[in-house]
Amino acid sequence: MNARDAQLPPEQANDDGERSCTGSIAAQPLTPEAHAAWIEAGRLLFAQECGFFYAAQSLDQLPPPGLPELAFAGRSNVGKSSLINALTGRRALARTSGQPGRTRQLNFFDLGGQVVLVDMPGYGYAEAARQVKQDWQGLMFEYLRGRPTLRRVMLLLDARIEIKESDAAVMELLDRAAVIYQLVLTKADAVKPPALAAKLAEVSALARRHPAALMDVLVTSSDTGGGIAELRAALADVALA
Ligand SMILES: Nc1nc2c(ncn2[C@@H]2O[C@H](COP(=O)(O)OP(=O)(O)OP(=O)(O)O)[C@@H](O)[C@H]2O)c(=O)[nH]1
Ligand SMILES: [Mg+2]
Repeated sequence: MNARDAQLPPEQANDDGERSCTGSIAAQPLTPEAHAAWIEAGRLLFAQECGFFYAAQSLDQLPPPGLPELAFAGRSNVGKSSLINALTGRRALARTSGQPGRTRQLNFFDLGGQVVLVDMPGYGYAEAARQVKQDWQGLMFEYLRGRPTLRRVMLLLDARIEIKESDAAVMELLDRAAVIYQLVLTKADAVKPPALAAKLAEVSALARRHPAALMDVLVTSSDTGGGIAELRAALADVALA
């Protein structure tokens, strides 16, 4: 079932009626064997060839809808492009930069002919000129709202930074469009464990308040590889469903 067809698709409902996905902290605990199989499915999906095939700067340039798409969204500089590189094990598949506003188009990457990863421009970049922001950030919002093949959004939040109004606005947009999304904390390596635990609790509570958000929040670091295997597995759940 497409995310747009129902408020809560079957994969999100566990016995307690909570929203969750397989193998995650909020779901029924998996046996060690089942967990290993879940991780392996993610590894196998991302061990395949991955290549850039399309860039769109406006809605009329989008590729024709085809394979299921998994999009990476978040504020400028949150680490979207770095996360795609970490997932695919490639250093420079997606271009990264210390300067916010590096990615200014929708970049499409084919993963094994099975699924498409979409690296998005960031939002909330205050320094950008108004017209530029309207162009590339407007495209991002239109894509999130109306793409029929968009199966899941990974909404990235920087573990070091407080949640901003722009993050809340994107969550509301996805709730309204009934696009299922998963919150992913990035740059976990840059935060001490107690602060990371507090952040995870805060963001998990936020997820529970948003109807289209999965309950589980993933904690990742593209620098150390922490959480990357679990994120691959969560994405394989969607890609192989
Ligand atoms: N410490 C740390 N830094 C990271 C991590 N991931 C990304 N970064 C850094 O964060 C900066 C931004 O990374 P990008 O991947 O370009 O971020 P983006 O979200 O694609 O940014 P835009 O395309 O500008 O929206 C770069 O300097 C990265 O090296 C991480 O896991 N840990
Ligand atoms: Mg980028």
